Amino acid sequence: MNTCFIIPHFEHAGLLPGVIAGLLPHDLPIIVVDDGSSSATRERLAKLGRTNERVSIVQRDENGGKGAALKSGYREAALRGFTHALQVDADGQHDLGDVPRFLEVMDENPDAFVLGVPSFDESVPKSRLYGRQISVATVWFVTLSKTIPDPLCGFRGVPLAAALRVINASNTGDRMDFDPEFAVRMLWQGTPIERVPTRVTYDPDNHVSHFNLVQDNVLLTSMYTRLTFAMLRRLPALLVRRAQAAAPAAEGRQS
Ligand SMILES: Nc1nc2c(ncn2[C@@H]2O[C@H](COP(=O)(O)OP(=O)(O)OP(=O)(O)O)[C@@H](O)[C@H]2O)c(=O)[nH]1
Ligand SMILES: [Mg+2]
Repeated sequence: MNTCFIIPHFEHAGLLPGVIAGLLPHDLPIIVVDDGSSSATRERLAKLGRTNERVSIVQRDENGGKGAALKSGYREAALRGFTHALQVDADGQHDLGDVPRFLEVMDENPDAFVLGVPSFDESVPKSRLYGRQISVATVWFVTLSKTIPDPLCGFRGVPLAAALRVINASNTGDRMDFDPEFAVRMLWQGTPIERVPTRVTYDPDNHVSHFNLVQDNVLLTSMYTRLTFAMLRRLPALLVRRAQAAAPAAEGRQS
């Protein structure tokens, strides 16, 4: 197993150094995919790359969205010979104290996609919480299961070969719609899912969000509509898989 960190980044240069400082003690390579930030930000990133030999910057010329940045990151990491990536947001919202737990679960389950299951404190904006509940319910519906407890959390351990199969086989979204769609498609393709509970914070003094409530919610809604139609097409296969998963449990109860 050869693991790196991937950080999708867009105009979070004030918060990114803190995230990098939190990851460096794990002594793993850190790939920052900058998604077409301004030239001033690029200079700050380039300096971070020059001063930390563990950090490399993949520069996208134009802004394409978080999903576009992650797809570039997964491809680049696989090209560099990594088998797994632990994905962390650049805005400092993820609790890096949980990195060892993620790495442990990834190590014990090398085939699995390891999803962060976020818990929030009262700092979370209500609008984001409600939107999240709709996302969760839709994903449970399209997967006919509760295997993905939260599809939006960007703190996740990614097995890269399985990830490349998903992004090469389907036209996944390029923006904030990517993380949830990718999680559903990983499950649909049969990648095992593991979960790690983790705290996510919205520091009111430092939180810089690029989530656009209108534009990104429209994107999410249209992505969930596409997934619903795709789910209906694969309904027979999903029902068979559900029955197969239930059968051993029922046999175990009988014997
Ligand atoms: N929004 C956005 N984020 C990008 C883009 N490219 C990369 N990112 C990164 O994607 C991650 C998530 O972005 P955030 O703006 O925090 O979005 P979010 O976490 O869904 O929204 P909040 O819950 O409000 O923080 C961060 O690491 C960004 O730097 C882009 O084009 N747009
Ligand atoms: Mg964020």
